[in-house]
Amino acid sequence: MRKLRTQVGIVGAGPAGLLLSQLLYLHGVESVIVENRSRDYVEHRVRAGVLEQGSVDVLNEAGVGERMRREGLLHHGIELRFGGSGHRIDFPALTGGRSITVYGQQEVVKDLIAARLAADGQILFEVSDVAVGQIESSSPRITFRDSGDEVELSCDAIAGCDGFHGICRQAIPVEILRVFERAYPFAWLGILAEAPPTHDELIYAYHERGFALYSMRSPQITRLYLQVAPDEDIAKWPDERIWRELHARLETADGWKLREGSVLEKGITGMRSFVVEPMQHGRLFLAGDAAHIVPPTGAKGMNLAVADVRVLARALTAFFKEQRRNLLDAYSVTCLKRVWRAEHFSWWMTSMLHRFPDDDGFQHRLQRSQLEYVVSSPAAAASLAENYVGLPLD
Ligand code: RFL
Ligand code: PHB
Repeated sequence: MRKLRTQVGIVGAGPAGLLLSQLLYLHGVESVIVENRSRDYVEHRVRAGVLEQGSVDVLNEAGVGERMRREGLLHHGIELRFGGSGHRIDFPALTGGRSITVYGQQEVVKDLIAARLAADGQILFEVSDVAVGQIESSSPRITFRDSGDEVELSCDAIAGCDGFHGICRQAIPVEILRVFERAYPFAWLGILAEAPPTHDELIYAYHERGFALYSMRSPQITRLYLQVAPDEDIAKWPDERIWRELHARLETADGWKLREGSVLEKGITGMRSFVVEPMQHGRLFLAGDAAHIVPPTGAKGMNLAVADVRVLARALTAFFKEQRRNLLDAYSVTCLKRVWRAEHFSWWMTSMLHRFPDDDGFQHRLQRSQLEYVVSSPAAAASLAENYVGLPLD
């Protein structure tokens, strides 16, 4: 058995694990990341696209913002489209100047991996059989196989940044962990298309055929989503059917036209809300999707991952540099306040914008009334806007 040692052992090289490692490095704390996928795989996994101003600030502080500042698209609003017309929500006007940046999650991941490797950071890709142990002791362990060799990484603390399907959450005893969750009776079919966007901002469309979202990645690439059944078979969605449905749900009488292009990527994502409490036990700290999931309608998942690891990096730095445990002890309580706000916002946006299979005319009229209120009342619009751009970081 090969034995390694570090201060913080990190499971998972998604946005949470990579950013944590980078922030710790800047504070003089050592870490090793273990990841079961390849570098190429994690760099090309198409997911989130919206960064809150606070997340942009953290990435800049972490020294990985150079390409994001050049290639990221600054957006000052979104459009809510329903009943045949569009209504803009103006973020800076409603939030005292805050905005969002559209920059793909896989680009954030590429920038972070490049920064870690340039600083001789250790990321072990394509490891297998990852397990965490002795988390109640002061010397927890991560064990895994690396090219067939058994390896034991002993650490002072472990960060479980291994996403929703990871193994770290299960290491917390069941009698300690409380799970809160909701499943939704629909999924999103997402495509990435080689088509220049024909609208400058994101469009969230409420339509009797189901929800649709118009987004983008660059001046050449459009990102689009359709509400579909939760068990939808992607084989039943040839490109022509996807485009037909997108035209029907997104286009309105104002003459705006969606531009088609070749479909570069296509996938179906389930929708759920999920939180575990507490987000820590002994020397194991969960961050990002390992601890909580939101439906993507509020664009909050990656932003929560960034907010968690910012809190965790500070707490671990105080622990290693000043022998202070208070921030680490408060980690879960500190994060859960923001997490539950994002859970509520994501649930609310999802409930307002999707067609639920069991809903009747009463529910549909409530949804329409809510949408009309949000776009006509400055107070209601400001509530949506301040949640969407993100609450200030602690
Ligand atoms: P990740 O990105 O899932 O990374 C976890 C990493 O851990 C690895 N792993 C393991 N490694 C070692 N051993 C094991 N046993 C392991 N098990 C797993 C995985 O391979 C992976 O590399 O979690 P992280 O870092 O917490 O980041 C969270 C975000 O990825 C997620 O919240 C967002 O993508 C959610 N999301 C969105 N978030 C936003 O903030 N804005 C958006 O606009 C937005 N849109 C979206 C989204 C997610 C989507 N999908 C596909 C779920 C749109 C979609 C369609
Ligand atoms: C995206 O561009 O992938 C995206 C944007 C906004 C969302 C979800 C996903 O709410």
